Amino acid sequence: MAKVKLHRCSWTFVKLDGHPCHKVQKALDEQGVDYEVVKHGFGHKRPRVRDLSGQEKLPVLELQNGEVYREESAQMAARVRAGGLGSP
Ligand SMILES: N[C@@H](CCC(=O)N[C@@H](CS)C(=O)NCC(=O)O)C(=O)O
Repeated sequence: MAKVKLHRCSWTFVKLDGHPCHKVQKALDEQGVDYEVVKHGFGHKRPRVRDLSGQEKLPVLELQNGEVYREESAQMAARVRAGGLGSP
């Protein structure tokens, strides 16, 4: 089965809790979710992200059931921590 994909910005060196992409990646790590990272450039023109999710902000999660999931990163992290990403 395909892994969860975390689409995130390329600023992986920013490990601050307030950073949206890091926030969600940290929650995935804490929960032991098996995922792969797909990096995107930092900026407002992200055609691949738009094609995938209908908007250009990151992070975006692609779940194993095909769901493309984007909300505010705090809500995304909360769903990850609640075990709400579906079956492993
Ligand atoms: N409030 C949003 C902010 C998301 C956000 O700004 N993400 C950054 C990447 S960490 C981004 O996509 N920046 C580029 C942009 O704003 O176009 C959230 O917490 O999800």
